[in-house]
Amino acid sequence: MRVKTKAIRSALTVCMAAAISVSTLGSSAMAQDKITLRMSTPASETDFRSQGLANQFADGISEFATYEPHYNDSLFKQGTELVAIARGNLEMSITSAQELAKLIPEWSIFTAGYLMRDPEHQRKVFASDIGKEMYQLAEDKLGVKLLNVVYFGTRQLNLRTEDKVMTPEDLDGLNLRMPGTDAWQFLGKALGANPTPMAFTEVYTGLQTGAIDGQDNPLPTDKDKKFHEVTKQIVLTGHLVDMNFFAFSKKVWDKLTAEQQEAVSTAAQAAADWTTEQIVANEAELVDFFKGEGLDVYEPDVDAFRTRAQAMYLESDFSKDWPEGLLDRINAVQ
Ligand code: KDO
Repeated sequence: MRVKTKAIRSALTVCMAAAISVSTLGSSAMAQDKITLRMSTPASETDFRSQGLANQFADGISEFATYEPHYNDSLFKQGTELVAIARGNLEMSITSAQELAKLIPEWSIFTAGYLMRDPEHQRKVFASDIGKEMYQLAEDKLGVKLLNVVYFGTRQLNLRTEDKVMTPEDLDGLNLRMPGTDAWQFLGKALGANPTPMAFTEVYTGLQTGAIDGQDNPLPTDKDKKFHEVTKQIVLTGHLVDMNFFAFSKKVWDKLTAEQQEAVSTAAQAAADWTTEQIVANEAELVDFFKGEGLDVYEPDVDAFRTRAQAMYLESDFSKDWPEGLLDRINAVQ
């Protein structure tokens, strides 16, 4: 009897061990089946776009994918992400019209200063056929799927110099850091400054050491990167209602089921909506915050900046690549 019981017990133990290893195998096989979506950005972990993706987006796709963000340029350098996605070396990034324009000249229309009126205009433009056509162009020419637009904030000048800047002429000779693409550099010139390319992750030190006289970014980004610690004024030029896009590998997209594609789109939209809400709310409060930090914050003669910038864009080589009639269509979106 004892022998039998022992035999039964050991048989049971074997069965249980087998069951456990089958279930372990099962779950690890399932875990392995999950796609890993690596996202590379120069932005910090506390940036609103980063937070929207890490929460709303990651949650919405967690059943079939693992979201793996890499911040502060730690995986790919600023401006190299789209090519990395196109070559199959990266799955996601937060991209801009300026980066798209480097590879697809038609996109340069969205890099023009004083084009979009406000975040709502931007949202409506990309929700319309214009958005569909421009997203399709990126997909066809680059193999990159732009999931949606996200309002990044309205760019303002942030300077370490003290003299007031009321008109473009007041920026004459000022070394204004702009990100390192032709479209960004042109925007700096269109404002009247002397643009200097520099990577986003180097801007704080550039301001601190005086390598640059100023930089431009939306107010929430200025706060996130603590630029107010090393600057004296913010000039509310509002020169670019800036937009970003959540970029996704088309190769990966094509391997997803229709339900998974739907989940990716819905999750990305939830992340974009949350981000846009945070940025709009923050922009409304941050003028007081920066004044409280001792910065001079004021509106210059915005019309003077707008008139000069718009004229320079229309005369520029960029405008030759703008799709026929697109400027009028963008302006007509109400
Ligand atoms: C910047 O380099 O100033 C910029 O704001 C440009 C944007 O298009 C965007 O790439 C952004 O940096 C990064 O995401 C870091 O916030």
